[in-house]
Amino acid sequence: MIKIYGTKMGSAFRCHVLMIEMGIKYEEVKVDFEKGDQFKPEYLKLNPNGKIPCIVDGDFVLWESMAINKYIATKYNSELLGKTLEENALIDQWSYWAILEVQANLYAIAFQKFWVQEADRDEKAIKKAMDELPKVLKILDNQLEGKEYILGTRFTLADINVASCVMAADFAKYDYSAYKNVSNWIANLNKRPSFAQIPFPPKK
Ligand SMILES: N[C@@H](CCC(=O)N[C@@H](CS)C(=O)NCC(=O)O)C(=O)O
Repeated sequence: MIKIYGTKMGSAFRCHVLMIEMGIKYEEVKVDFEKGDQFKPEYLKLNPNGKIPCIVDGDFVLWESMAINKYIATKYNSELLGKTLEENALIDQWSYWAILEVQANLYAIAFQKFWVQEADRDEKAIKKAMDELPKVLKILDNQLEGKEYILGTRFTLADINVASCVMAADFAKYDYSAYKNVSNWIANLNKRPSFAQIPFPPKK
């Protein structure tokens, strides 16, 4: 049985949503940040980054949430993958884009505003992220115009991966309601049993 290290929070959220969506039984292993479990030698052997998520599937170990989701979906030949080479490439495109362009900017804001002491706060980093986000959210909003899902009428892995990045807005207290297509799409995804089972941001 696959083990997911990391509870249903942060970057592990999208892996749990995928497992639930696909109906795969798995084991959730808590990595307790308060106890510093992520930096303990036994965990660093699995993920030298000291971050969650990480999966163990028999002898195989994998970290990076987007790679984990692609592996799981491919291993179980999920309907959530693309039907063609091009659709799969688009799923990758949107997933990598979302983690780099959407999530990274939201995390930068959350980190500077809520985790860094005021004296050490980097206002330039906040401004840079605040300047970037409208551009990238507009790109997503345009993609969703007249569509139910990122690739059109079919719910795919792209929706799980990209939505989980947009939902990091919660940590940053960033309001994206002006992007109507994005907010309607997130509201619809939240009605799915998989997303509904793990309200975002999830509790530890
Ligand atoms: N790019 C990585 C990001 C992983 C990551 O940043 N995980 C955070 C939680 S969202 C973490 O484990 N942080 C622990 C720490 O910084 O001590 C992925 O998507 O898997």
